[in-house]
Amino acid sequence: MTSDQLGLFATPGPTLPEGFRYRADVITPAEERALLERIPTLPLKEFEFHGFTGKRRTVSYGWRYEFGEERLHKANDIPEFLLGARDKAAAFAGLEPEALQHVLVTEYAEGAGIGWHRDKAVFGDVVGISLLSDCTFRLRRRAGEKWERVNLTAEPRSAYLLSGPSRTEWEHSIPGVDTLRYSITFRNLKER
Ligand SMILES: O=C(O)CCC(=O)C(=O)O
Repeated sequence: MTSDQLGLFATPGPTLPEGFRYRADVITPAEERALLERIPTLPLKEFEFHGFTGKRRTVSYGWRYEFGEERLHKANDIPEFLLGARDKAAAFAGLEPEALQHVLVTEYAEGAGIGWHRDKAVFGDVVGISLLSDCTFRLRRRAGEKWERVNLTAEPRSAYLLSGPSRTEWEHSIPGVDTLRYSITFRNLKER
């Protein structure tokens, strides 16, 4: 993706939040196809938050964040078929693959999105790989009475990194997607 496609430098626009990185084509079309053959067979469950279910479905590996209890639980091991994507995500982010101990696979049916949030503080960096279709990835941060905002398109097979201020000061969200999208987000854990 060029800076023009990001819409960042037209008449001078915002720059990417510090600690945020984006790269297109982090995985190949063949790798994407292989992931998409396996992911729909995973035990994806409607995301539940304090008794409300969302339109997206998720499954966690390595660790699972229990929103009701606000803590992590050990989850099933990361399936072998996700380890190649984890290697790519780690290389992109400059991390050791083994450091990315938590994996969340998310399915966004048409119209499903995710509201404004910062990831839970038990997690450190977040590396997300997008599959199958585009989404608008939105970031915002309070700037006095206003919000500072940056939007970009996360393309299939791309990766983004949330670290530093983009992780701790900025919120992110994805508006309802036009067509089925999957993401694989990898997280390391903060020292406990
Ligand atoms: O689907 C994505 O890329 C974003 C996922 C996300 O924001 C989250 O799981 O907290």
